[in-house]
Amino acid sequence: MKNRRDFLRNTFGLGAGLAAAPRLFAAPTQASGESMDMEHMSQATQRSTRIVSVETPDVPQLPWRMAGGAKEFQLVAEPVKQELMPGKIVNLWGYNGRAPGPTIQVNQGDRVRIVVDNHLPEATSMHWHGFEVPSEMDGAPGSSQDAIPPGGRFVYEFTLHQEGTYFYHSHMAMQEMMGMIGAFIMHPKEPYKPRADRDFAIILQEYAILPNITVPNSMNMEFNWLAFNGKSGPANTPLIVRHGERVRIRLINLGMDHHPIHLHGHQFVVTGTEGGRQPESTWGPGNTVLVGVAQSRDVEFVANNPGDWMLHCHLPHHMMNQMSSMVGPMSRRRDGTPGGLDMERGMGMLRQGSATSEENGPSLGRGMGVGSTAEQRVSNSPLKARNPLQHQDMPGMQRGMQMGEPEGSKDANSVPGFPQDAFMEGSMMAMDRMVDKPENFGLRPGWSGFMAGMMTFVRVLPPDKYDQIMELRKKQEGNKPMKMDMPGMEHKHE
Ligand SMILES: [Cu+2]
Repeated sequence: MKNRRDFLRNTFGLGAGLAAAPRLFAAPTQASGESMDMEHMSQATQRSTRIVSVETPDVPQLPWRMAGGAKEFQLVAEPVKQELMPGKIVNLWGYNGRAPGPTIQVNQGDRVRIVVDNHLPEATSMHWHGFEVPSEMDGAPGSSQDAIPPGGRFVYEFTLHQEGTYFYHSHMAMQEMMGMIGAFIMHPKEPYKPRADRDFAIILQEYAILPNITVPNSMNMEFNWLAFNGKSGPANTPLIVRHGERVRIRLINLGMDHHPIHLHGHQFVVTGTEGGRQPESTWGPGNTVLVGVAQSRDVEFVANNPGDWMLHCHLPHHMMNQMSSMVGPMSRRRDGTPGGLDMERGMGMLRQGSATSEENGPSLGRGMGVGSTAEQRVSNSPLKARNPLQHQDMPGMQRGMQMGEPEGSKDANSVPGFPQDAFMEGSMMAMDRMVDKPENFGLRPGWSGFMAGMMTFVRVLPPDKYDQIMELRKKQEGNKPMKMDMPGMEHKHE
């Protein structure tokens, strides 16, 4: 980009996208198959009259059917197993088999009915965050309705006059921390100007899942698993865009932490909040947007810089997986270091005192595991020149884990502070093949060793590479049964 004028033209949308949107949101109709027909329409017509469907990488769309004059959706609140990354399967609570739950997309003005069934072992309630609906449909347990008992059902129905990036979530605080949220996109009657060629949504979540347990500790404030759409890097699916397209990314946060989300290689403008579209007069350039708890932020930019660009939370602890404080230095320090509390107390099962007491507070959740105590010094395990796991016959190797030489200097173990990360992020931890998928095709070998936590790519691709990945995606989808071919499903993958 040569100058500020170019910047304004590109970012504020006076520049045009190079390609027609690959997926269309069939705004005025609901017949399934409609979106296929529309793909044959001329690009010009598409661009002027159609709004692109929102893609939620790694999260399915929730299908609907017309019933009694409303778009009817079904959500089941239930315990789910979610694979954060290969081999890391955790027990969360979510909707329709996953956390976050499926994405709902409707049009401004729609009459919507959502049937919520509670398959949890306790009561729940569904809140429609930011919706201007009658109070008895607000989902606030106790005040606007009775909580939905286990095995119970509540039918929500309302007409939506708003537009923007909204979400649904359980209104039980601890259930929120177990994953119970989903995106709810309201497409505007009149397409936003400038029109986006690609539209993505990402839900930000964090969990404290201590070693040797699969259930988040919703009391713990030290989060060690950070996820975009229920996947931690490098397991999440990159956002694939064509060079020159105008891109919108909708970021949604409902957890215990705020997340400064940073995009490499581009400047963007914030065009919307959890309250809908912002007036253009408020847009100013940036590359990091703080998405606070209970907020959503829409950012838009023209993907004018080809490359594989990181999109990530910039809190350092949120760029890690299985983050356990001090485990690195603990395990390598020559003089030994306190091992932390034992497993039981580390998980917050207190025997005495409160969680925030002087004795317990600093150590909660930080234990090294079975057998370690706060009194015991932990011995060192010097960095080996060659990793013992480097055997081709290990199951991980067969699944594509690449254990290379550790990248430390010869005297690394004598340097105070080394290593800062328990796992030493780097090519040693690469697992390219383990997370292989069309969207990762062509990334630099070893890329996955540097992706963790709330981290993914926006891949701005020249047309030939873009087409190649779309071709691979099509092939892959041809090889497995369609997951989402239910009636009323208006979003089709290419
Ligand atoms: Cu963060």
